[in-house]
Amino acid sequence: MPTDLTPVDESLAEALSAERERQHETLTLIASENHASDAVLRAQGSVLTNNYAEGRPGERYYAGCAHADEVERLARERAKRLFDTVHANVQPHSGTQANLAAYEALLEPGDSILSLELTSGGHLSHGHDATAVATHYEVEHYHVEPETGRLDYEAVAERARETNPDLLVSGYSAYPRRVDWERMQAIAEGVDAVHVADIAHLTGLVAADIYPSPVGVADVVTCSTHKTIRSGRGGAIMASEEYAAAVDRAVFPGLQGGPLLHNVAGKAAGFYEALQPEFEAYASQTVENATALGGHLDGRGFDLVSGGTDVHFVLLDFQQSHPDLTGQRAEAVLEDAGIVCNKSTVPGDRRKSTVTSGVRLGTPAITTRGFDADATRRLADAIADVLDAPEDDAVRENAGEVVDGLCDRFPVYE
Ligand code: DSN
Repeated sequence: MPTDLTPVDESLAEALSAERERQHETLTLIASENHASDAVLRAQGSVLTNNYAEGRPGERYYAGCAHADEVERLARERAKRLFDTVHANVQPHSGTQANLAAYEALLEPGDSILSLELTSGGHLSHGHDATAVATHYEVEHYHVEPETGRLDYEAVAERARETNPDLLVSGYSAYPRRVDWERMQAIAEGVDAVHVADIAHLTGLVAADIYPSPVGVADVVTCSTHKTIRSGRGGAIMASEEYAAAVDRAVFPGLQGGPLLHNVAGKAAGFYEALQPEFEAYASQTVENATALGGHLDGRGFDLVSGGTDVHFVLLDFQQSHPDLTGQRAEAVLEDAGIVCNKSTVPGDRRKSTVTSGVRLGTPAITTRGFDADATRRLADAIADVLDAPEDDAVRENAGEVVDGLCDRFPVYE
């Protein structure tokens, strides 16, 4: 099978090759990105992109699905082992699709959702005004405490009593601390709401057992499969027996047509890797690197939302320490030095979401490259140098040299 596109499509081959080079020559600190293994890339680039397989293994609407069935069964069984769940659906095309399917399974149109607001660390698909979630459901939000950057569970419970939601969402995109899933479940039960925990960011940490699991606590757990768990691209849903059939119906035919079986194969490949003993070491190192990154940046005078991290990223808040610096500018100058991250709103942010007062710096991808805490601290110094002098070209150039050295020492794909 040809793997090099050059003879058939030079323009596309060039773009892909340039992207491969960009990934090698820069350091990805986007907390939701990672570098998939060769096995995952092969599975995703396989002949399964040709298949249609609406339905579920053994119950398809098309002939010719015997091998597709086997692939989906492998992904599903591996997900069940990883997350210790009775039921997993591995068909959602993304984490957002998984959340929409959870709402579709558990709610009627017009029902109400209570979720963490975006600037506090929530996700668009938890009901931001600009999304279809807000068109179909009544959405209210809770917030983190502006002073601590942490959830105050009493305040969340109070907000739940005030708003009386049908569904409570926990699990977040930019919340660097542990979530007390039991407490969130008790808050949901206290107002007769169902509870969806979205572990899109935490999937790998939960699978490796280094972060508490909401599976078996929340009614439905949604996740994405390509972030900390480094599997094929997409989403998955774990549900109790009670909600399994409703979740399956919501995914197909409720929201999706045929599953993207090549991605399901990528999920199976990545889940297999996550079941190996080495994966726990990878996940622990990812968190250790985030802790080292945060500790070092704190020492260099940067404020971290919540004062630190329990997960795979830190959130820098410039509001006090660097009041003239925006997240937008920080993202741009860091990229100039070969450090790729994303701007992020932070608690109490007065700037718009396209500008922001912070950045989110994640360690899953650099840890896949082999970074340890020392290398991460070296990178932290380069980041601090650039952000302390964002308009200084010479500083940026020096930081770029540090990045080049680290990229060569820790290659992505040999
Ligand atoms: N875009 C992902 C993130 O960066 O958190 C979530 O969809």
